[in-house]
Amino acid sequence: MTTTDDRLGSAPEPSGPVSRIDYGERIPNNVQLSTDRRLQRALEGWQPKFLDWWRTLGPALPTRDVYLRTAVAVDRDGWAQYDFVPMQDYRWGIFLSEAVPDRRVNFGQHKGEPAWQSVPGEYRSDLQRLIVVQGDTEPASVEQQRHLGGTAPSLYDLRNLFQVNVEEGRHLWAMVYLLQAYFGRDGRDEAEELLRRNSGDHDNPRILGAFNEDTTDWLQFFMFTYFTDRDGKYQLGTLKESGFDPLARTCEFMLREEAHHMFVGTTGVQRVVERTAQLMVEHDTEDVLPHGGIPLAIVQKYLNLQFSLSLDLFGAELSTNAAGYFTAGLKGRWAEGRRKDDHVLIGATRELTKVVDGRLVVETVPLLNALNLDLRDEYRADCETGVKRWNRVLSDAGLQHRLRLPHEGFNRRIGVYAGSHVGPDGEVLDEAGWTARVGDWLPGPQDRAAVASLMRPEYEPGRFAGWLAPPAHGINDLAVEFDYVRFWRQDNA
Ligand code: BYC
Ligand code: FE
Ligand code: FE
Repeated sequence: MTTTDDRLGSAPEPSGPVSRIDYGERIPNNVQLSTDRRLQRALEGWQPKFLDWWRTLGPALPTRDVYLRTAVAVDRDGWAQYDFVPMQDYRWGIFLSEAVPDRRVNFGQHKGEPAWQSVPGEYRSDLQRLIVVQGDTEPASVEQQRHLGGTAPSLYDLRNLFQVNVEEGRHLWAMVYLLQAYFGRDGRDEAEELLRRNSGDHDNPRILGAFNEDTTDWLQFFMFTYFTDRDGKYQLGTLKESGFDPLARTCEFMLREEAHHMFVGTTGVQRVVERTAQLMVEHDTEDVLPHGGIPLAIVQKYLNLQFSLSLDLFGAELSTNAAGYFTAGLKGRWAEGRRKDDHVLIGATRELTKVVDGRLVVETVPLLNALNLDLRDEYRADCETGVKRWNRVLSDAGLQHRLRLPHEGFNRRIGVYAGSHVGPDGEVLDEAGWTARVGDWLPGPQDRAAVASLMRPEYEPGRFAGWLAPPAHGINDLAVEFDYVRFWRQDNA
């Protein structure tokens, strides 16, 4: 499988028999849906609404069929099968990782108790909220990416976009299954709402900030899949630890699909940087735009934007919600099982940086209240790995320029930095100072117009737009030149 992400895969090997997915059903699943008529009817009632949503707000570019992977079993090797599928016929379904026999809650006040197979009454609304927030992001991203197909730089990239889109659609199914199976009437109502809120909708927006922003172009898309899908990896990683076993198993399987989304981002940005570096060397200039490349300064601005938007997705640094979720056993830490502490955290502390009187100060806070920050630190460290990789391209080309992650306080709207202005180097600025510099740090209309001027579709097999390098390998060991997406053509019957 094409993954570069070796930090995934911390999940235990499934120990039970590996269940095949039943594709004879209207809704493919490995949860024995046919034995629960009520649930089956509820989900079959939701299915046409989902398909309607996909048709109106899913990928706008008409295609005949796309070389996609579909899950066939949930074990480590057998879960991905590749074939041409008309996208609207993709078999969205419900797949949970294998149950771990005798699984226990492994953190918080219920540590050591058997994991829950149904929702504990006292945690019902918190759990429902976590599932709704997670579920809301999945269709939001499809909506954000709806128009990108029209400017795809190659069939290979177009196929990757669609793969990501169908899987985000499946992630919505995953959360809707939990809502309908375990949360009764409220759950069914929330499942409807997940299709009713829309990204960027003035009256009915998606829940989290980053999911209402425009994905304006392919550079933004690559940054999104690098930084924002990676937030997904970390949030799912904490929900995979949940004491509510069906949620844990669902998230574990979603994580496996998520690796490809981040691969698209890592390699996408890398290919942009490769092409830019090449043009910089060839023409001995930073201004590669006239030569059809994206200047590094613009790449850095897009990076700054998507990284800071993604940091906001972790919520406030100090969060009693997060403390409550942890203590209740609903949402753990990243790699909870590998942490060498008591997994209860009463009395534990950590450091937190914030702005006081125009300066950054460090204070000590209870760790339990700073779990969003704990997760964000793990995330940031992971984000650095891709930046290193991109910088290696620059150094290999003999260039001095480097990309970097901005300071954690840069451009923040949620948490301790909201209301202050912090530059990429951690310099605290007043309003005037920020306004004077922000155009150097975040993409403005000119930068977006420059990138937009390069976004022309390239649908010939094996051809790539001039602003990025071709990938090193094709999908599933096929050639880079393979026709990964096929269109309806009026001229050949
Ligand atoms: N925007 O205590 P606080 C993915 C609200 S990405 C707007 O600081 P808490 C994907 C918050 O709701 C992963 N509002 O934080 C990627 C709360 O409101 P109430 C998505 C925000 O509760 C790419 C208040 O502020 N998954 O899968 O710990 C493509 C105070 O909250 C924001 C999840 O997020 C924000 N950024 O919330 C496709 C996992 N941040 O209650 C998919 C589930 C905070 O006062 N969600 N607020 O009305 C959670 O674990 C948590 O709810 C949060 C942090 C991470 C959102
Ligand atoms: Fe997802
Ligand atoms: Fe994703």
